[in-house]
Order: sequence, then structure tokens, then C-alpha cells
Amino acid sequence: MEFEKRLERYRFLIDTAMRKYFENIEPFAPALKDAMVYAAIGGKRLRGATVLAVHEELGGNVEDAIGLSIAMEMVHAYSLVHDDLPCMDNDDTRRGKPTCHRKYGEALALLCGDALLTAAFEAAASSGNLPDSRRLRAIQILANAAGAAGMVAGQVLDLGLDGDLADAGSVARMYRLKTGKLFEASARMGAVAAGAPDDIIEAAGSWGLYFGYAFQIVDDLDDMEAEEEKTTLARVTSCKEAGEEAEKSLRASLEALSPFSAKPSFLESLSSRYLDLLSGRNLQKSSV
Ligand code: GRG
Repeated sequence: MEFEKRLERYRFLIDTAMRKYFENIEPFAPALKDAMVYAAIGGKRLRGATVLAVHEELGGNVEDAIGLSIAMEMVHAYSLVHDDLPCMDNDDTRRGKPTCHRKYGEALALLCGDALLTAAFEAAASSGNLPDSRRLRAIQILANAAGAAGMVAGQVLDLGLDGDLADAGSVARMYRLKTGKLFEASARMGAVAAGAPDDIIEAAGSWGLYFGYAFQIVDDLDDMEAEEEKTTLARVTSCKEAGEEAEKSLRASLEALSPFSAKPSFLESLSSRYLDLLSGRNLQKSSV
């Protein structure tokens, strides 16, 4: 199946499973439930789709990995809600609509992020017909990548709370933690859920880290004018060098797939799409 059709199918499966999860939340605090749906429904679903695609390409059944996939998207949604708060990036819009705190107020947005983060682990632990050992390993991967060894550490560095981002190396490290780690975890979780051998799990993770790093650079290049005060690789070096760095990383992501006997076509296509974006042949990010 071609890339667009697969991504559309994964998005549908993720949105359906996510809505089902939210329908079953006890109605103790309807405003919280509303905010969670508002924050978590939408987006490109690239991380959740990566979980499903890797799982499926390694012979797994998507139904068994859907809980892990929505867990990944809930963690991502929580990170966006908190990232947008006045104490962090103080953004007014997200996914083409007012940010969660603009719509629901700061306190409820903060709690919505907390609830999405915890919901993620409930979803990961509960659904699908996976052997417990695989599920447990996937949950460990998610927790590790989301927390102090991954995304949260990256956010601390990005906010300048632990030293300067004065050189390209420190910005690159921050990008890998903040954005790369969730893509790495997505690919690893899909492989773990499918019962893949360690070299394939590592190869999938390596693709994710290279891809996620490039994804962040491309996103920053897109937002250069909108986010004038942010420290980005392009500002520490130049747009040209940042673009070259993203291209190098995308090519490395493709090479990382060599241990797979049948190349995972979804991951290959995703890397290729971003190479196209960079080369200016297809500048519409929304088309990915
Ligand atoms: C608050 C703990 C905490 C972490 C926040 C990832 C992150 C860390 C913040 C996001 C800031 C941001 C906008 C970074 C640019 C790259 C990026 C991760 C964009 C958002 O991801 P997409 O484009 O979003 O996949 P959609 O809306 O499509 O899901």
C-alpha cells in the first residue's frame, strides 16, 4: 500500500482507539475529559504511525500494538500542552486552534497534560494481545524516552535551564533528546511488540533517532521567522549548514535500516519525504 494510504489508515486507527479510550474515562471531571480530547485528537500522528508501521512490517497485527501507539501519541500530546504553557513557550495556537491553556486556562491545561501522561501508561498497559514481557519492555522504552533520560531533559536544555546552547553540538544534543528520543522509542516499541531480535530493535531505534533529529531541524527551519527568539541549529550555524545536517541525518536513517531483511517501506518513505522537503521539491509539510 502506498505511503499516504498507510498513514491515513494508521491515523484512522489511532484516532478511533484514542476516542474509545476517552469515552471510557469516568465522568468525574467533564472539563478535564474535554480538555484531554481537545489536546490529544489531531496532529500528523507520525510517532504513533511509526509504532504501528514497524510492528506491522515485522509481521505483527496492528490491533496488538494500538495501545502502545496511542500511548506514544498521548505522551506527545501532553508534551505539546506543557510546552505551550506561559512558563515555557507561551504559545497561543497549536494544530491550527487555540492552545489548551488559551481555551481551558493554565491550571486545567497543566492538569490535562498530567492526565494525558498517566493515561498513556494505562493505555499501554491495558490493550492488545501482547505477551506481557514485550509489553513491559515497550513501556520501559516509552518511560525512558519521555523522561529525564530523554524528552524532559531535552526540554530543560531547550529552555536554557541547564547551561547555554552556545554551540552546534549542544543544540544537536538537545534536539536528539527533545524530539529524537520519542521517534527512537516509537520505532523500538513497534519492533519489541512484534518480538523482533535485538539487532532489528536497535536498527529501528537508530532510524528513529536519526529521523527525529532531522525532523526537528526541518521543523525549526520552517518556523525560523515565527520563532525569532529561539535557539536553533540554523541560528547557531546557518540555514544552509542546518539543512545539510538534516540531510545527512535522513540519509543515515535510511542506512540504519540495512539490518532489516525486508526494508520497512513506511520508514523509508518517511525519510524520503523529508529529504524531498529539504530539497525544496515538496515544501508542503502538511503533505507528509
Ligand atoms: C514539555 C516535557 C515537555 C516537552 C516538550 C517535543 C517538545 C518537548 C516540545 C515540542 C516543541 C516543538 C513544537 C518542537 C518542534 C518539533 C515538534 C516536536 C513538533 C511537534 O510535532 P509534530 O509536528 O506535531 O509531529 P503534530 O501536531 O503533528 O502531532
